[in-house]
Amino acid sequence: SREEIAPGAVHVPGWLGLEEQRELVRACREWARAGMRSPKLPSGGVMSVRSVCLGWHWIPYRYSKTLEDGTPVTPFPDWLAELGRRALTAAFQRPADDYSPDVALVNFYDENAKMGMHQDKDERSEAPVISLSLGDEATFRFGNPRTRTKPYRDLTLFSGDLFVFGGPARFAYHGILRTTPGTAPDIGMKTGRLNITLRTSGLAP
Ligand code: MD3
Ligand code: FE
Repeated sequence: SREEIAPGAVHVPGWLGLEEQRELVRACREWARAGMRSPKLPSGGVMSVRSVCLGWHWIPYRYSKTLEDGTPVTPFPDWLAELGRRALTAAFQRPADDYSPDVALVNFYDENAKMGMHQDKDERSEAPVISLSLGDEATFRFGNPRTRTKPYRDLTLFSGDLFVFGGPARFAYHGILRTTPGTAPDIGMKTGRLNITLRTSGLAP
């Protein structure tokens, strides 16, 4: 099933099968091997999620400094771009051969982590953002492009769900209110939630 939550915002519950979810968890573990960062907030605090990015290594970027042990960030792999094209086709029901995401952000949520309402404006591209959820379910707030406040809609994101944010939804405010420990299927992570977002930087060399 697919549901258009707002123009350009499409939710495809359970898009990833269990085996694909397990493969993505394995990949995230590999990408995070040298550690994840707690990104800084504009206020000076640190975010409660831990993150690792793929790509962005060609330019100074707040998520792409090398990890604690000096390991450089992983380049964005071709197979992830291919997964992104399949995801876009499923969500928008049209071919997506021209979609070429080149960066990704992986966020890990422990049971206390959340993400405040924000817009994604680091990219210099209007291309859609693809979100894949793994592990514990989360309460996601999808807002509007004008204010952090109402109108918004709260939705539960389950392990395996696909969400695509394109067109007028691309610059909507959004956040994660909470996750629910103990709700993950058996995909190889004990606890917590992973979210992978595929993006087009618009800044690749
Ligand atoms: C709506 N991640 O990494 S995914 C982020 O679950 C981020 O980790 C959340 O917000 C997470 O920036 C939410 C859903 C999402 C991702 C990107 C979007 C919604 C979006 C970009 C534009 C509009
Ligand atoms: Fe975001």
